[in-house]
Amino acid sequence: MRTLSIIVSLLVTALAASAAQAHAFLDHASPLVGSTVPAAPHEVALTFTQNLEAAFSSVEVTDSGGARVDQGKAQVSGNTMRIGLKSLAPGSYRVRWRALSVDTHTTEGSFTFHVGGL
Ligand SMILES: [Cu+2]
Repeated sequence: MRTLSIIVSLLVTALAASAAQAHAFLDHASPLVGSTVPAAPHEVALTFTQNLEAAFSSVEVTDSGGARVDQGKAQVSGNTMRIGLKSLAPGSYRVRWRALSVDTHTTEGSFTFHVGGL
């Protein structure tokens, strides 16, 4: 009985650990997080550590004045979410994302990138 309870508690610990790792975190982005790109990108692509639920995942891109510069609707495929951009003038842009992963956990975050070779 004691052995069984030890095994059960080890299993619970293992499950908790794998659930924590299963959240959809941003693995990498294009343009790269914090980067300066010489030419205006046509889209932002975000790759996550886990597959996303398309209906509950979103991303928006704003300029330094807070105006939306994305094309509106993000496309989700597997662990990737992408959104088209209007033509961007040189400047700083913020990407805000929200992701619901297939394990039903929500994560969100934001980062900036810069356009222009100044
Ligand atoms: Cu999770």
